[in-house]
Amino acid sequence: MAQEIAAQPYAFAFDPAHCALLIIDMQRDFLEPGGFGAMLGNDVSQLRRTIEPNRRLLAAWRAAGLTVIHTREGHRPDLADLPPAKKIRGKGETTIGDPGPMGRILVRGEAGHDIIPELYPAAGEPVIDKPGKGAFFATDLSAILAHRGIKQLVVTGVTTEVCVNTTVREANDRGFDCLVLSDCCGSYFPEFHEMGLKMIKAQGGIFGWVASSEEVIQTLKKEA
Ligand code: C5J
Repeated sequence: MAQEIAAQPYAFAFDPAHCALLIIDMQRDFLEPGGFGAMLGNDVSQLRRTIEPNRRLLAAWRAAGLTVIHTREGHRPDLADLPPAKKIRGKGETTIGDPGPMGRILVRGEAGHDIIPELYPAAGEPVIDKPGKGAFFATDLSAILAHRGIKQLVVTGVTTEVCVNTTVREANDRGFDCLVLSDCCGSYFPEFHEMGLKMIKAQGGIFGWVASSEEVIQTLKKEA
């Protein structure tokens, strides 16, 4: 049975049995003060404010017994899946695959690539390792969602304007309804966060809906 969640641009018809929580790239290298993002001079507090709302949402989602999927951006240790253009983009001194503060940067198996302990995946929750910004590109996400009969996604994570936006656009083109939670997404640049959310809900919800996590948590409590 669908339940209405107060959202913008209009109420989201939440169908828990066919909805997955998709948590994008809550990785140590992006969020922790000693990580790669911080090393580049980014203000990680802009991302860290999303940890507590995500933690509360995840607890409620797990308590309701619904599907949770996590993603991590990163590459094979041999970097065979790293496009040369991505390796050199930005002309940084330290780039993907180089030694960083928490192991090799955005390389699978390294400490910085892993998900922060506060939101660590539980046994049985799929973790999608993605080489791109979007979670559908070169991954098995589509197959996993299809096998579980998922038609809707509640999307959280970082960063709002890059991997969250790219994934929501990919999902929208594949026919999924996406509800993006404003307090559970973040960007190093607050103005990009704001605009990233506006772009999703503009023009009657051109890519999806936006709500706060509290709206979802209250709906899950009503379901219980
Ligand atoms: C993500 C990035 N996860 N900003 N990556 O958004 O490069």
